[in-house]
Amino acid sequence: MSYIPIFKDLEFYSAPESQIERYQNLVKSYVSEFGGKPNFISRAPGRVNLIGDHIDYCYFSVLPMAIEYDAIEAIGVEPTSTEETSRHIVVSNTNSRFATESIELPADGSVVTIDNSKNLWTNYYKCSLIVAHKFIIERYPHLLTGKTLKSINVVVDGNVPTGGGLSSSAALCVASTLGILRANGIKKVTKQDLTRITVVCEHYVGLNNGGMDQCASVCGEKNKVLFIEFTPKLQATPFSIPEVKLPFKPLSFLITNTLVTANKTESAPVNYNLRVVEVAVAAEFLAHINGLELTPDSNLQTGTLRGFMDSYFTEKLSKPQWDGRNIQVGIARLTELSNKLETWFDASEKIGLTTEHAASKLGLTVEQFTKKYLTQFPVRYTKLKIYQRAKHVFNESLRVLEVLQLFTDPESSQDSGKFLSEFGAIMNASQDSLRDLFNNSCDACDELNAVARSNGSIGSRITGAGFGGSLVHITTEDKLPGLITAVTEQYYKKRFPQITKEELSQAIVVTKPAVGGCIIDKV
Ligand code: NG1
Ligand code: MG
Repeated sequence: MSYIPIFKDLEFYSAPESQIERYQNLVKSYVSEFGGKPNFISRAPGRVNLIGDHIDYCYFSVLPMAIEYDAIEAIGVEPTSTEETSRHIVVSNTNSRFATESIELPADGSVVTIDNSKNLWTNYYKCSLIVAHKFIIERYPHLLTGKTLKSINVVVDGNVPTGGGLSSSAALCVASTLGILRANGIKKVTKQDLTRITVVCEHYVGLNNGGMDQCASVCGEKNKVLFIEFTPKLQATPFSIPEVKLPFKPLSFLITNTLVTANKTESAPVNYNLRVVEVAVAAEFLAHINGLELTPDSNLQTGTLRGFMDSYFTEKLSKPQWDGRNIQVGIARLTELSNKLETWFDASEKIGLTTEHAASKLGLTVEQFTKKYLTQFPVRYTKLKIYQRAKHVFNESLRVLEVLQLFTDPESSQDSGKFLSEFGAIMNASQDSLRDLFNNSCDACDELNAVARSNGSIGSRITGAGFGGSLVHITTEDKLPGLITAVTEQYYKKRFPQITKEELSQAIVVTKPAVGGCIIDKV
């Protein structure tokens, strides 16, 4: 069982030199806002997904890494007194774009509620309040003095670019949840618990997300990518990236934000949440025509494509899930499923299914179908493109295993040329699949991708939800400056002639795999 690290102070945490001033400024902001000093700092990073997009909510494994950009929070606990009339969480932000809010905790001990008609940054903080509060009620009820959580003051400073697929939201939710737990007297929290409870945070702002972001933010490790599995249980296994040898220069990761933001929660009914419905319907469809019954997942309340795969192939995989043999078996199974899709769908089903058609195919009435799939998170569509979505999910899951195989193959460190070209080809194939089968690319994504691919990127793909957002590119250190110049001149300056230096530096991010969430005790 591994616990969230608690560092005695900044020195023990070994914060990068460049970050020290940021921490000092955070504490200064706290002092000027609330008078006294904060009790501790909680922090959690954003993440970039190297490969495996839109498969986490199907319970297929993904390969992200935590990044060096994070949310840091200075937290001070108010003494509880007999005179107090109500308890408040005051959340402020060093960035004046994000207004301070004083959140009143319901006196009856119930969790706070969120008004999602208002698009406030503090809604994400409230998600953390809800999950942390529920966790304390369930596990540590004796810590709730005066029925509810303690009053705390918080100053947040985030440097994960927002709205760009780097999970500034997960960074905020994980750092906040961790901070609230500690402020309420929980001295030790396991990575598993923190992941499990934060995975559902954003469900409270209306997003039916999978668990990749929070797990990566909690479990990140320096210079390692994380192989995250969702079944039979949620776990993250760190893997090293093979060293690139001369004559090639070391591998670099570049992330570029298209600066096209799909407001995820507002457009969810036609993009993110709709995809979640489509893959769930695809899983039932495949189970139905194969005479299988899927056990609904308790979180999602539907079957999953991974659940379908595991019941279609009766021989169980040996453990651990990621050992060499299992990678081979996984690749063979996913290849078979992807090929079988061609015969499991007829020509009209390949185009898409109306609600009536999908319901009858699953042996449900339209009412039953609507209740099961279309009510919890409302969606809008004319046809469900379940063939395309399932094809992407199987192929993308296969690509995750192929990358893992490359990372674990000793030959990869021997023949860097082969390693780089194979890795790049897999990344590019992922992009093509996201664009053509999952339809979550956009003109800007395609344009930026094309510029990168013809200017030194070895492989480029959308990372995260897409529909805008960011691209992740792999390249080598010698090609990085040219790649950055090319995207600056041929994408950013062309599309956004008024773009400032500051905006550019937010949009173009070079990062390494970094450590996950932690507490810094003395400030
Ligand atoms: P982003 O776009 O980075 O927030 C979203 C989901 C992930 C995953 C990816 C697609 C949220 C909070 N996270 O990531 O769980 O499904 O899309 O792979 O929405
Ligand atoms: Mg997000």
